[in-house]
Amino acid sequence: MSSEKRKEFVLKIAILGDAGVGKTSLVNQYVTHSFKSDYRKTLGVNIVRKDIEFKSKDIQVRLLLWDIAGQQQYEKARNKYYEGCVGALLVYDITRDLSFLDIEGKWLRDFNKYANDDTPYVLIGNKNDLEEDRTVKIQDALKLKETINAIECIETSAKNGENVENAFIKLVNHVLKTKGEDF
Ligand code: G3D
Ligand code: MG
Repeated sequence: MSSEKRKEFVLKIAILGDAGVGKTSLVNQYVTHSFKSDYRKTLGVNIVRKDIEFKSKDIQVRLLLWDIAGQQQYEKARNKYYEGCVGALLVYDITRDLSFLDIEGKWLRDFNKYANDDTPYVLIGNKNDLEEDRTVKIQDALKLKETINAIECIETSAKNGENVENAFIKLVNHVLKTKGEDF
């Protein structure tokens, strides 16, 4: 295929959610297919790059994954990180109700304040390997997905990798579609 037809996109994606829900672990699992349980607490923001190639369409996508700190003390600085985002993952922990309530009460409110109105997001219930500790029902997550108009509601495990790639790809495909690409 001729290189002239090649299209390149740089997409800034925000990973949002309370401290401890598994944001850094999800990014790590997606980018390096590994899981470590000894991350230092994210300070401010980590920006991780991931290049994806859609060979059949001759599209190259560079994702800039902004893994934003959930700690309260960074709340003010956090807001500017939303600028220029074309999509977000809103992450809660299926074993922690508060992290689920904070999606609507905190993260989405901030996001809507700073991101463009039509910026898409996927709702992620992480830690689904901890089924025995589950407190957030799938039905409630599906309801929230409808209420907040998320493009998908997906349960993941950053630990065993379940659905992690799927979650990122669903968002990326949606973003590319809104940019006129045929997915
Ligand atoms: P954060 O970036 O949202 O703050 P981290 O969250 O990625 O730092 O993860 C917080 C803790 O949850 C870590 O444990 C991490 O190992 C664990 N964790 C993340 N994702 C999963 C998952 O899918 N399943 C399970 N079982 N645990 C997960 P520690 O003990 O290091 O605090
Ligand atoms: Mg982190």
